[in-house]
Amino acid sequence: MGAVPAPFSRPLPGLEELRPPAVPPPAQALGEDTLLAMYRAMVLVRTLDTKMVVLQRQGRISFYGPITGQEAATLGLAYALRPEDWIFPALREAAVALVRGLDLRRMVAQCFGNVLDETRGRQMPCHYVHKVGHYYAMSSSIGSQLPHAVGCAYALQVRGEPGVSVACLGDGAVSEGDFHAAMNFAGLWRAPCVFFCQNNQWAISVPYEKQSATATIAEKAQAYGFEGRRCDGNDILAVYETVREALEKAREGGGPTLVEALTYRVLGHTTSDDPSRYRDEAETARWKERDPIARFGVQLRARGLLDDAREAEIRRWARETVERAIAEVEHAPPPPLESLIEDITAMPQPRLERQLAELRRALERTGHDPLGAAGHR
Ligand SMILES: Cc1ncc(C[n+]2csc(CCOP(=O)(O)OP(=O)(O)O)c2C)c(N)n1
Ligand SMILES: [Mg+2]
Repeated sequence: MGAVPAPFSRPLPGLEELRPPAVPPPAQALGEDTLLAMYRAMVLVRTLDTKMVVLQRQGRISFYGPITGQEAATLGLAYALRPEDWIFPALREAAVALVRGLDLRRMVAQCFGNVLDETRGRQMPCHYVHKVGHYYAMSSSIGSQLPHAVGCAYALQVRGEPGVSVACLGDGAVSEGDFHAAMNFAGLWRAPCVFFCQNNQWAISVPYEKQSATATIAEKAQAYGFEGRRCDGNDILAVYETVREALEKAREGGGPTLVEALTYRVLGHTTSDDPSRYRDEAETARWKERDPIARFGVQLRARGLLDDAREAEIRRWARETVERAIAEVEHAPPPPLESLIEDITAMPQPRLERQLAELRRALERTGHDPLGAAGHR
C-alpha cells in the first residue's frame, strides 16, 4: 500500500474554532460564537476561492471550481449537520468538509495533486475526501452520488444507526436518471435522507428553464411522496434552519425532504469557463448585489456582533491562513512514480509492475520527467 501523507505537525490557527455545534439549535437560538464562526467560515471560503482562481490563472494549478456567491447555501448546510451525518457532495460543498475538520492544507495540496494530497494526484482539483468527517469524494459524473446517498440512508435505517445521509446536487442534476431513481427509492423507503439542491440557476451554459418544466425544483418531491422546501440560498440562517428542520424530521423517522436553496453562480462554472459568452452579465450584476457574505455581515452588525475592527481582523486572518496553507504545500514534490500502480488492486499485479519497470527504463533513457519538477500537470 502507498504511504498516506503524515499529518501536519501544527494546526493552522482558527480552523478548529469553525466546527459546528454537535447538536445544532434552532436558528434563533444560535450562540454568538457560532454566528461568528459561520461568518468567519464564509470569509475564509471566499478568500480561498479568490486566491485559487488566481493560482489557476498563474498556471500553478490546473483547474478550480469556486463557490463564490454560494457561501450561504454551502455553509448553511454545513452548520446544520451533526457529526454522525453523512455527506455525498456535488462540486460546491467542499466548505462542509473544511468546517468538519479537513485541513485547509490538505485541500490546497489536493488542488496541486502533489505528495501531500491524500488522493495522490489521481483526481481533478476540488475532489476532496474527508473520511473521518463522513464526507465522500464528489463524483464528477453529475447525479451519480445521489443513489449512493440514498443507499447510505437505507443502510443507516436497516442497521438502526444514527445519522442522516445528505444527497447534494446542483440544478443540472434534475435531468439525470440517477436523480429520479434516488428520489423514488428515498420516498418509498422513507429513508433518513435530505436532498440538498443548490439551485444556482445554471448548469455550465444551460439555464434552469431549459433543464426542467417545473417552476421550482422543490415541487418535484411531491411526485415521490415527500416534502420539498425552497429557501433563500443567499441567506445563511434561512438555509441553516430549513436544512436543520429537514434533518430533524429524517432523524425522527419522518422520511426524506428535498431542500432547494435558490442562489446564483456569480463566476464561471469553473476556471475553464467564460460565462459572458452565453449569459447576460447584467443578471449577474443584480445577483452580486445580494452577496450572501455582505447580507450576513449586515445582520451581525445589527446584533452588535461585528464592527469594522472585527471585520478587518477576520479578513486578515482569512488571508494569512490561505496564504500560509499555500506556502506550506505548494512546493511538495509530485507523488512518487510507483503511486501509479499502488492502491489500485488488493494484490500486486505482475502486469502493472512490468509496465512500471518499463516506464522507469524509458524515463531513464530519455531523461524526461512526466510530472514536471514542481508537480505541475
Ligand atoms: C453525467 C454528466 N454529464 C455531463 C457532465 C459535464 N458537466 C460537468 S458540471 C455540469 C453542470 C452541472 O450543473 P449543476 O448540476 O447545476 O451544478 P453546478 O455546477 O451549477 O453547481 C456538467 C453538465 C458531467 N460531469 N457528468
Ligand atoms: Mg447549477
